[in-house]
Parts: sequence; C-alpha cells; structure tokens
Amino acid sequence: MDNCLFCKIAAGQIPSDKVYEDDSVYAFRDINPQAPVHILVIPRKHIPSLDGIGDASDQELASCLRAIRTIAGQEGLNHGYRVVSNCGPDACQSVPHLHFHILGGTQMADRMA
Ligand code: DGP
Repeated sequence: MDNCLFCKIAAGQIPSDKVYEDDSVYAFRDINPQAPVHILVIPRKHIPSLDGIGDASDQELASCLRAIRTIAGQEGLNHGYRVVSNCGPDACQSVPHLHFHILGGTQMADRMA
C-alpha cells in the first residue's frame, strides 16, 4: 500500500533496525520501546489489522507466528515474553498495518489491561 508507514519500512524505503526478515515477514525494533526488548513483527503484505486477516493466506499468518518464535530465540528471551497485537481504536492501534509486538527482557505485570 502506497501510503503505509510499515509497508515502507518493510520495503526499505524508511530506515529501521531490522532483526529478521523472510519472504513474507519483516521484523524491526520499536522506535518507542516499552520493554528492554520490543520488536514489531509484520507481514510484508498490507493487512490493516487482525480484523483483515481474511485477505491473508494461512501461510502468511503462520509465518508471522514462526518468526516470533525465531526472534525470541535470537534475542535470548529464555524466561518468556509477551506478544500483543492491538486491533482497532479501543486497543489504541496507531499504525494500520497488522503487527505483533514482542515484549521481553524483564518481568512483566501479571495483568494486561
Ligand atoms: P500500535 O500502537 O500497536 O499500533 O503500535 C505501533 C508501534 O509502532 C508503536 O509502538 C511505535 C511504533 N512505531 C511507529 N512509528 C515507527 C517507526 O517509524 N519506526 C519504528 N521502528 N517503530 C515505529
């Protein structure tokens, strides 16, 4: 999609701190980290949010989940990590391209909201 920030990041048109990529997934460090490790995992295909996954293949979606596991290993998150995908205004989604936050490297709160 022409005017999507994360599409531009995945295409290398906007710089990012890349941690992983494959044919269908790109992952990079969040510009405003909320934990010692804070990485965003995105499908290369433009999908606005989890509400739009009808337009993604099972392979594309599974690739995101497999990338999350790979990245957690790369980052040494051996004691665990949290995965969050904000979907829509009630969840304060600010970038309308499906993304999964990987948060880790610290003990997280035992409640999420
Ligand atoms: P969300 O609120 O769930 O839509 O998360 C969007 C995240 O994207 C937020 O944590 C900050 C991050 N972000 C926004 N713009 C940029 C950028 O230009 N570069 C990077 N690396 N992260 C960004």
